[in-house]
Amino acid sequence: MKFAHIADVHLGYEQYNQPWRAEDFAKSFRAIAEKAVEMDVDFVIIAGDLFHRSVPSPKTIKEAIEILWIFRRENIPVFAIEGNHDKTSRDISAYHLLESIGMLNVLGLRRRPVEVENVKSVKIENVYLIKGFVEDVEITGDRHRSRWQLEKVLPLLKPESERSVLVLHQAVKEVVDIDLDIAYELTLNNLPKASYYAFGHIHLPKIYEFNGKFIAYPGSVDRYDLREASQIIRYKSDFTFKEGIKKGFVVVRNFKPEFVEMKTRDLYDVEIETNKLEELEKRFVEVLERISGEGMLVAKLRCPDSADVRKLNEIALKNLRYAEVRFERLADEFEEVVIQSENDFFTDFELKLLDLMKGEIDEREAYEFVIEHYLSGGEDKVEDESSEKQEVKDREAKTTEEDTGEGLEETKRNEMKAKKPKTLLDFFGGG
Ligand SMILES: [Mn+2]
Repeated sequence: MKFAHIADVHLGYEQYNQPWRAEDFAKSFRAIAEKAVEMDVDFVIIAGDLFHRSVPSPKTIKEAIEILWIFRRENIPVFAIEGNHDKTSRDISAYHLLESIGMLNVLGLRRRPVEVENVKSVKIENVYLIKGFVEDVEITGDRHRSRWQLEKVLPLLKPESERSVLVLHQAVKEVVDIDLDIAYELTLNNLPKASYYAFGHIHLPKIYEFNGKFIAYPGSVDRYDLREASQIIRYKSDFTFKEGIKKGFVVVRNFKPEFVEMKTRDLYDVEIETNKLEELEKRFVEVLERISGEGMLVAKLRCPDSADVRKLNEIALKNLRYAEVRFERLADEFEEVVIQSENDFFTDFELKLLDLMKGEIDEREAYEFVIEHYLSGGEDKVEDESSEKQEVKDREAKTTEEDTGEGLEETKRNEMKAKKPKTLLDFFGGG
């Protein structure tokens, strides 16, 4: 038993506002599909973010169909879940469109059962869990969910079979390895038992072993941002050249993953720093000579004198498909400011908010505090009893007058006084 595990395809992503980048993503997906067929996989899993947006353009949908056809014509079943980029708040997404023409099977909780080959619908209360089956392998999964939804959904996804794959588009704490509460939605302990965990969401490829099982992220099929550069070049006190991130997919044999590297367009992450402008330009040209052809460059230059970024950008474009040169002036020194206490720097509102955000965060309390602050006009009064009392009085006055027409007029005037935001822009400020 052998299958291909693909994720974060991001079809339709015009990175750097370049339409040809969307074509790159499609090209990378096509190459993976062809490779998977060549490797003779029994089925394919797409672990979310097949599309960059939940409303893909007709061109993007056409691309998806043409590439998925590579599997279809070989009778290789494809199982997919929606990611955070392409899920919708409605029942039907672009995935269901692809499903209705037989290009893939959408796994997860649905209102109605699905009756097709390789799929079973299991009734749970008033919904159905759509699972995939290929021979004796059970494939369960569900679309991207919030942390709160996951608590309810995860136990339902527990596979019934001995040999199983769990497909999710979420960040797992131990794999992201960032000790930041908002960086993940679940931990390994939360996962129901399965033979293999086919995940998506993290764009860097990762294979993580725990209790003899594997959880893998194939990473995005093409270079999604600068963290996924193919080469990292630093030219400061000396010149360093480092290989960056590999792109590809995962092939899984008997639940053991192996990363299959695929070629993509190069993305160069360059930083150059000198004290002389002349030297900066010389180094920039030197770097350009070392990088090849149709790649993309994002360069950060630092120097005390300002460089002609436009000229350098033009030079770079002679050799590359895309160049983005940023300049940062190296300041000699910073003026030191001594802050005696937090109160010098933050308003009372900000201090209270910072306090609420410390340690175990009660998100609801913090949220309500912010809303309350802005609805009350955003003045910097955290606990002003007198105004609170006045508000209660106003409210009481309103309720007694509400029965008469005059009362309504009065209510309106009161509302005007309360400076309530009318639009989102009022709420966020600016506009
Ligand atoms: Mn993604």
